[in-house]
Amino acid sequence: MSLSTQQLEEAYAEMLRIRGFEERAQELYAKLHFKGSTHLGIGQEAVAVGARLGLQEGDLVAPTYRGHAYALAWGMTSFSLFAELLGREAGSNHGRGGSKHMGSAELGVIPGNAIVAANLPIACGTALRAKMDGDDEVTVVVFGDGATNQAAFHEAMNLAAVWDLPVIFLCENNLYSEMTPIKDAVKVDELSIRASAYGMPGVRVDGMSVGAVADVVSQAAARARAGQGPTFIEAMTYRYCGHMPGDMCDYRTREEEAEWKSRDAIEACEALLVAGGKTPAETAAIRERVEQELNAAEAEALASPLPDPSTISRGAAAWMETSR
Ligand SMILES: Cc1ncc(C[n+]2csc(CCOP(=O)(O)OP(=O)(O)O)c2C)c(N)n1
Ligand SMILES: [Mg+2]
Repeated sequence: MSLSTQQLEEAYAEMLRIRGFEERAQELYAKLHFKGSTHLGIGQEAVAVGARLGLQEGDLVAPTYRGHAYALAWGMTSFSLFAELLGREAGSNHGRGGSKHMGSAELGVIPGNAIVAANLPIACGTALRAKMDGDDEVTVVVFGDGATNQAAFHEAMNLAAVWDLPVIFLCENNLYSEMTPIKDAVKVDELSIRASAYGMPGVRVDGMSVGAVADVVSQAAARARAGQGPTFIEAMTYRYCGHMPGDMCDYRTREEEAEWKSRDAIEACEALLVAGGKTPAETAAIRERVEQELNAAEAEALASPLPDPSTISRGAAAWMETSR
């Protein structure tokens, strides 16, 4: 699937939107505008945007706690995410979910999950629903390299294979599980070969190339829609930032970071646009448009109200309502 100029331009704007959102989230956190934590994927944008491009309207995504990119790529607005981050009533989940649990039933974003690999069985569930109802819908579930050592990963991979479920297992291999290098935690060189143990195709892709990711995801989706079952995709990527705020990244070298940044997905996409005839002034105008959108969304979210305390149990289980 080679991307059209329009798709490339949209991908460029979307990756800029995601990175700009996360840079602002980092700053809002540092300035104590919200508490808890936030897990950013600065540098990993091409995986989310490529995945969205390879899928159709109506396909579901089940992200991890590092899920801002997927929420935005699936069409959730930057305002609804800023407001959610800041715990505001206007947030995507009325300020109850925060950074790690953003979701939208309408747009097919299953709220993020902070339990490593817990989203994989959930994705098997949504895929089973689609299969039983004869729907065309595919679920893509996202997880990290570290998640591939969790029991839930193996159970979900096996079940999805045995039942030919329309699910895509998308592993963001950013080389680290928190501070642990994946090479110290897994004996095989490529995680994608693990797929063969379950009887499903496994493919490794350059996660810094939005087109390459779109390509493998669209092939996996076609396979899933044809009733041929799941695919495991290992997207090689890198988070430029720490695992979470306060992580000084002293478990990796500055040289390694520079090496990955030299292959930045946004810069690569911009180079493709320029090679295809866009002028630097035109790409600058796209950047400016996204900046302005993000600035306005952030300011509006900061000015929007917190939830009314009397609505504290909204969205909570019924038993909590009654036992209050
Ligand atoms: C079941 C479980 N065990 C441990 C943790 C603590 N924890 C949070 S993130 C993380 C690292 C996961 O690494 P990886 O799967 O590679 O994803 P990444 O954070 O790199 O995106 C761990 C161990 C957790 N949240 N859930
Ligand atoms: Mg990782």
